[in-house]
Amino acid sequence: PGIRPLIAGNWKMNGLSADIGELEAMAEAAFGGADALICVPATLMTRAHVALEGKLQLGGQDCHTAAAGAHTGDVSAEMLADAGATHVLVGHSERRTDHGETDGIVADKAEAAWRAGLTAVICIGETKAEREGGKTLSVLSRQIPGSVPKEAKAKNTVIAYEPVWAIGTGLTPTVEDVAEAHAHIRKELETLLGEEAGKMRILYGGSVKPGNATELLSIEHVDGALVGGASLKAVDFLAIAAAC
Ligand code: G2H
Repeated sequence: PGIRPLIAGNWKMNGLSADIGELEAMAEAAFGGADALICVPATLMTRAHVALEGKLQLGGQDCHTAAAGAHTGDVSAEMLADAGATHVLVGHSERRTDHGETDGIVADKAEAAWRAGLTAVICIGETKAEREGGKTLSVLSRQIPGSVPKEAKAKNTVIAYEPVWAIGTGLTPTVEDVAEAHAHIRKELETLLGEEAGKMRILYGGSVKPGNATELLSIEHVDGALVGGASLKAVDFLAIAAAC
């Protein structure tokens, strides 16, 4: 049996009370061919949990490595779980860039997610300069063992490949580029995790839209999508999920 796809939305630093209706609209829809997840800002977590009615899963966008303590402004995985989350993104490129998160920090955050019973969505991907320098595969070969703890299991870990240059830019890699990167990720996961790698979801992220979802989701080793801008409106998110 193949891997059941996961369509994950990432609202980033977007969303106010007035946007809860989008989540309600998503909850009214049927997700026949895929699991669906929405990662909302921490401020909306409890309201989103109610609005989604368990029809979509709920995620945070980051967590601290510690469970609690003197870390002003941070949110722990335990807090996200307490607010209804089942997942948390770790190592999104915006966290790596804006907050200096290294592969080691990202791996620690994945372990923090597991400790709280959450599934970690571990994000990896090369920058524009790395892509242009022909370093895409070597960057992935470094990020995977660096960011994915050896104890990762398919039931508590999802990998999201997001070429940084394709994020929010409207640019998407070619089908061949995505196929090559995802096959390489699967191979590196096999080296790291053995058999478990064959069951682990590898999502593609970066300017996924209703218009390109069918093509991207049909690529081998693409087991779903991580969707930013196009997850803010239920109509777009549902169209992407329907492409599975
Ligand atoms: C990549 C993606 C979702 P967008 O960051 O995480 O965002 O779909 O807006 O490129």
